[in-house]
Order: sequence, then structure tokens, then C-alpha cells
Amino acid sequence: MVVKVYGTAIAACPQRVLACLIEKGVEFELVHVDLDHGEQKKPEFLLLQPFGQVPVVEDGDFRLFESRAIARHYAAKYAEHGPDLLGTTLEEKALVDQWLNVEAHNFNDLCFNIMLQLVILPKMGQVGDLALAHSCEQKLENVLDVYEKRLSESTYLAGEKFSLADLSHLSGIDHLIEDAKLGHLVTKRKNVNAWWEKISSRPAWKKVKDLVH
Ligand SMILES: N[C@@H](CCC(=O)N[C@@H](CS)C(=O)NCC(=O)O)C(=O)O
Repeated sequence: MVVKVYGTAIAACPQRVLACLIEKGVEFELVHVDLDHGEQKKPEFLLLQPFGQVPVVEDGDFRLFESRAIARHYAAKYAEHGPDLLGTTLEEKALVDQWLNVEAHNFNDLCFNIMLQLVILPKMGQVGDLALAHSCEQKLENVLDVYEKRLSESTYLAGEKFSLADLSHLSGIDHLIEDAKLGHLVTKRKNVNAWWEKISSRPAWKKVKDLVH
């Protein structure tokens, strides 16, 4: 059964899902949703995702939205295919969960706000709030200092194995580097930089990037 992914290959949240599906070797069809023209807010789309956002997946008659929930679902459903992304022992699983929550609650809002103010609003012809972007950048520096220390102790966030916690950061960091031009946040931190080099050179992530171009 081919999984239908409603979204666009350029947006961070669908990219999280695509990276997971590709890591797991799950066949998918990307159904393009035109965010620039507000297709995600149309009544037909709200039947799939009541908040008017992407991604949504349809897998037979099973439908799911929220990128992290989707990625977690496929990491569990295809536990035996491709790399283990969830950890095997209780402790490994707990550490993956911990860093997944850090991504969702400490990293993502700051990353999203920077992107909104510096990239998305200007693209829509509006003026971004540079002071807010700067304040988020300062806060993100502190978050990344925590990552730097953590990554001096282990190769990946949850330990010695690549996991969903690392995968979940790929799209956000990529947008910070490529679109917001804040690559220095990564390159000036030795361990964060080495981690980024490792996770962003995975074939699955390269395939996601190929879908964008
Ligand atoms: N928490 C949701 C957030 C979804 C989200 O913000 N999607 C963005 C693309 S990355 C979107 O649909 N933006 C268009 C909009 O909000 O109208 C998830 O992880 O799936």
C-alpha cells in the first residue's frame, strides 16, 4: 500500500515525515498542497487536517496528521525495516523521547519564529519583526549550547545511534542554514557541526532535498 503524503517537499513538517518514510523504505506518493495559495485552508483540505496545515498521511483508510506523530508511527510500524529509530531498551526509548520533546518544545518554536520573521513574512510581501527574530536567535544560542554539551558526550542526541530525535531536527536546521542564513549557529559549535554533517549526509535526507529541487 502506497502511503499518500499531503504536503509540499519544501516545508519543514512534511520533510520530517518524508525523511522518516525514506529511512524506513516505505513507498509513498507526495500529493502537493499549494501553501502559497492557501490550499491548506480550503474546506476540502480541512476535512483531512482540521487545523489547515500539512502534512497529513493517508494509508488505506487510516489517516494521521502532526508530523512527529506520523514519523513515530512509521518508525514503529516498520521497526524491522531500515535503521531502528526508536531505541530498543526502555532507557534508549526514553532518551529518544526526551530529545524528541526537546526538539518539539525547546528548539522548534524558536526555529519557526526565526523563519517566520526572516523568510516567510518577507516572501509574502510583509515586514518581519527583526527584533523578535533576534531575540529568538539569542534563545536558540542557549538551546544549541545545551546540544553542544550533550554532543560532546554522545555521537547522536539520544546516544550512539541515529534516532528519530536527530531526524526530527533535519528540516528545521536545514531551513535555518539555507533560508534564514544562520549557518553560523551550527558551524561555530564543534560538536553540533560534526553532528549536523553526519545527519545531513544521510542518503534519506539527501533524497528529501532532491525532491525540493
Ligand atoms: N505541529 C504540526 C505543524 C504543521 C505546520 O506548521 N505545517 C506548516 C508547514 S511546515 C503549514 O502547514 N503551514 C501553512 C499554514 O500554517 O497555513 C506538525 O508538526 O505537523
